[in-house]
Amino acid sequence: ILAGVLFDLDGVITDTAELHYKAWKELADELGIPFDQAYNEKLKGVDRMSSLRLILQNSDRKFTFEEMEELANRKNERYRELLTTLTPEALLPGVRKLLKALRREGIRTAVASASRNAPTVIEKLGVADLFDYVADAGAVALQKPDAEIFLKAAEGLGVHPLRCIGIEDAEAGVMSIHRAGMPAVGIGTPETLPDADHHVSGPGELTPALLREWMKQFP
Ligand code: G16
Ligand code: MG
Repeated sequence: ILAGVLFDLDGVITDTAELHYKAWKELADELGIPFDQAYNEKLKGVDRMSSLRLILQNSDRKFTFEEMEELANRKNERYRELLTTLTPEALLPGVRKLLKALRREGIRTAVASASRNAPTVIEKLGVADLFDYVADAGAVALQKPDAEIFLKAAEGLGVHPLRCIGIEDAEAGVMSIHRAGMPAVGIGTPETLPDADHHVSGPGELTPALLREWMKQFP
């Protein structure tokens, strides 16, 4: 029986990847490190420090931990500046409708994102009150593909993990959902997300009935 739906943020509720890219690109340009949209794909769903590490791999310089912290902070300040431009129009189509339908049917909802800015983002999108819980990415020791963030989200809802389903757009996130013992819905195709149990092209295709049905089919 389905009791909780756990949403990834970037790529599932909204496309903040564009804003992350802009902020990282400015930093990479300042440092003279090559960085483009294609490389940015590798950063999707990856936490801040790990993203920075991936970017710095393309530099011939070595950076101390203190320097890396400063760079990560600088990127985040710029990203937060960009977040001020976010409005409910940036919600992916159908998200609000889905959240309302789930609430109507007594199914609880949470955000399970690697982003420490998740509370700000859902606030700006005008859907903060439609989520019952936002897992704190800053309190997670083991990032996706570890199960921790999805387990924390279920715990925050007060729902057993085996009664939850997860929605993700990144392969590391799909792995994380499976390790938490939940079925994974992929926003993508079997080519981009080979391990997801079901695929849709966007959250607007999802309904409580469909999610319930997929929960029932899950071993
Ligand atoms: C998102 C983005 C990642 C970003 C991460 C951490 O993950 O996809 O690119 O690096 O959050 O964000 P922040 O720097 O705001 O803490 P998700 O899990 O929502 O797809
Ligand atoms: Mg994502």
